[in-house]
Amino acid sequence: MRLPSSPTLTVAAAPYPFAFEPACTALLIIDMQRDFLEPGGFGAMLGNDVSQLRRVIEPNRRLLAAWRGAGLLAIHTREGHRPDLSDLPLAKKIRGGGATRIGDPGPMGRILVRGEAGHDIIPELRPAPGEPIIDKPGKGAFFATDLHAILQNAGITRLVVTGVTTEVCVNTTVREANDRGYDCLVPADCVGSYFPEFQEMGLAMIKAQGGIFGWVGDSEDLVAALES
Ligand code: C5J
Repeated sequence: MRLPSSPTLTVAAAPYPFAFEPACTALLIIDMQRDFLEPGGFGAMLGNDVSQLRRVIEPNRRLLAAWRGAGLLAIHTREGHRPDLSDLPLAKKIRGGGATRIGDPGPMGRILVRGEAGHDIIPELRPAPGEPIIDKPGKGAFFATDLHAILQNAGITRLVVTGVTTEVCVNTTVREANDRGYDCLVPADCVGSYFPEFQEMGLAMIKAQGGIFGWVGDSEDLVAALES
């Protein structure tokens, strides 16, 4: 494991600038899956307007390209369940009481089930060979996954967390990461919510009280810093 040394890059962020050593920082892209971002997926079937999320695709694509260009670790997550649904808690299955549930057939295959088309990461952000993909059954990326072990073994101490949705899986993951000792920066333009008010409050909660869970910044500053 690499030991953290002095930070070498600093980007503007709230509540104060975020300093990081690139080699000890991973980009963690949360659940940019067809089921959340494309018409006919889980998100749309819950009645959500997926266009609210699609605006984050291009900033994520640019940040991922810069991250890869700098030779840094990028990790992708996918929310979903085993085909036999043995890892799906009953509480999660029946939550909401809607007609369509996880595991039911949809236009992109069975909803939120591993191996189905809808469970895949959108083509714009397809993982490159060698980039870890974390399949998670919950909202947080650390719950019931080997993410922490992968980060520890790679000497990672800081995370740039992007993806969807801001108030659910991104927020849950940032809180989990914070409790495990990681400093997290969330670029506001790279995270999305179906609900504008949740986008605003989801980010406000992260950076409140002196950065109680982490920092909020912008991907353009990160890309500029990486390319400088
Ligand atoms: C949700 C997620 N919203 N990736 N999942 O159910 O945020």
